[in-house]
Amino acid sequence: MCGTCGCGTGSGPTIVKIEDHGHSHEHTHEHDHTHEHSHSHKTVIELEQDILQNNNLLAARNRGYFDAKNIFALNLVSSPGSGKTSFLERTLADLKDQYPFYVIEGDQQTANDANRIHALQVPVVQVNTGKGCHLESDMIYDAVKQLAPKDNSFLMIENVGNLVCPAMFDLGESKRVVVISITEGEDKPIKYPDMFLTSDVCIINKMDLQPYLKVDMDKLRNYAQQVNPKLVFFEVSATTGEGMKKWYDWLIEQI
Ligand SMILES: Nc1nc2c(ncn2[C@@H]2O[C@H](COP(=O)(O)OP(=O)(O)OP(=O)(O)O)[C@@H](O)[C@H]2O)c(=O)[nH]1
Ligand SMILES: [Mg+2]
Repeated sequence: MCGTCGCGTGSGPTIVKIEDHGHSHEHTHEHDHTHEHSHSHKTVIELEQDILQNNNLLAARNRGYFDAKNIFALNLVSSPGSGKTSFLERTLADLKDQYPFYVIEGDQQTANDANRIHALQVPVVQVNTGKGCHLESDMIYDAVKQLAPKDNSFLMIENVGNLVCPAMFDLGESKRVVVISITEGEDKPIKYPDMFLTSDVCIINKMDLQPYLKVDMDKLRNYAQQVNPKLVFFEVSATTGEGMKKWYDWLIEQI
């Protein structure tokens, strides 16, 4: 058990580079989780601090590597099904011919998302976290080694669909992007504030469904701003492509 959020990254993630002709390289990274466990609160808090501290150390190393190579790394977070992969697919389809992109996909199981990205001929690595509910900086470190991204490129990291735990884990990203779809309800930013507090950008997705849902957009935005006044918003539909141009302008400005 990872101890910080109660999820089990203890058995180690599976990291697979998606390639043609079945030449997938599988690496299982074992964490050192053979600590003595006592059940006092003190031990739990110490373990929690330990995990976060180790994560932060390697995140800082990742960040140094990205800075040195001028790689702009994004950490895409959201609840399951908000449309992270769809949003990525649309972005890659529209920009991959002009800019080099690399993708790391995080999910508990399956290579479904990595296969969707691979179909666009963008280099991708799938990280399966098993019982783990978030990506950690050592997984990014290992995945980046396999991807070997070029200088002056974009690295898009899609985190495990979970609106809570990924907020605690710095991956060394340049910016964090939270995706919320309008089907989730206006109050999600105040119910799950950490994710919105730690993000730089808020993508409001599935705007094509607004005629059916009549979501109060002011309310949604106000709740998010209440948590984090610095959030930059983009209202988009990954399905129709509406609103994507403004997002591309922002993204290209970053590199
Ligand atoms: N109508 C509509 N549907 C969308 C949009 N974006 C995504 N979807 C649908 O929402 C569902 C989930 O999309 P995904 O892109 O797989 O979501 P995800 O956030 O990557 O999901 P996980 O990786 O499992 O967390 C799919 O059925 C998509 O077709 C959108 O802008 N409009
Ligand atoms: Mg996905």
